[in-house]
Amino acid sequence: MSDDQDEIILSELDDDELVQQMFDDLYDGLKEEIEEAVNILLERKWEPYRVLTEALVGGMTIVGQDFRDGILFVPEVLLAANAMKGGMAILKPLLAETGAPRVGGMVIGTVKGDIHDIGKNLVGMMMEGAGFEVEDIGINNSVEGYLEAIEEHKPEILGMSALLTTTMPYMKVVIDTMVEQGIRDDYIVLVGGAPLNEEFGKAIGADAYCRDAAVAVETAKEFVARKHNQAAV
Ligand code: B12
Repeated sequence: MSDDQDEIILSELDDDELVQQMFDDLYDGLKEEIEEAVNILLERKWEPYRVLTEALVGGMTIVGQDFRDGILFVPEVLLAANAMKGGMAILKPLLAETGAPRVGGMVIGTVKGDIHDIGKNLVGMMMEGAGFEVEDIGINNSVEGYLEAIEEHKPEILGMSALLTTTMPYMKVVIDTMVEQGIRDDYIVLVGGAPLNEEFGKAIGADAYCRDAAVAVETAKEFVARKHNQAAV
């Protein structure tokens, strides 16, 4: 972090400068500054979704690149994630307050061995905004954890997130267990996370892979509508 940080008055920056400053502040893990900047953009009538994608996810992408290249390490990335969560907490109620009618239910969680939760949280927020009732079961979920949650909440959709190449195969363990128990077809299974792709989603027997939260919402709506139509026939 540079020493002149204190001299920057966020509200005096224009939108482009402010977003650039947010990239820097996210990189430096400055939660309060991120929260202030999110509020400024909202006051300037930015849509919450635009703040989320252009400023926060945009900033996190830079953090991700430098983490990959060995420029940033876990402690710094944790601080950045914490700052991101501060911004997301402000946006969450706004994204959820769209007044959309209830479309369906979703249980969502990150798989066993994996503690990444920013993407999952974002999907949960966007799904709530679209009218889904979301039960977030957190990180590091075992097969039993997923099965108990779907048994309890009876959602239309089960969502699994994995950010590591070492944890993504666990999604297949969950789906295979659902098949063994004869409950696979009772649920729409959506999977996501940076290392996944459509081919992987198909190979493990998921209904769909979604590359981001917006696609997750569209896909979920489509599948739920299809399911309800089938039920009506
Ligand atoms: C932040 C971060 C961390 C933070 C996590 C903090 C937190 N609370 O989440 C911390 C520092 C803890 C961390 C730890 C580690 N990390 Co990390 N991390 C990241 C980083 C930089 C960003 C991830 C992120 O939040 N992205 C922003 C969100 C918005 O994007 P997203 O997660 O992809 O989610 C979107 C979509 O994928 C999709 N989606 C996601 N989930 C779901 C679920 C459903 C159902 C659907 C439909 C869609 C969906 O929608 C989301 C929103 O649009 C990535 C880099 C990257 N490029 O992804 C590395 C990365 C994932 N981490 C990596 C590694 C190696 C690790 C560690 C092993 C490092 C270490 N040596 O300890 C540990 C593992 C800890 C563990 N057991 O889980 C590697 C993984 C490499 C690999 N091939 O497996 C990456 C890719 C970095 C890299 N290039 O090296 N990490």
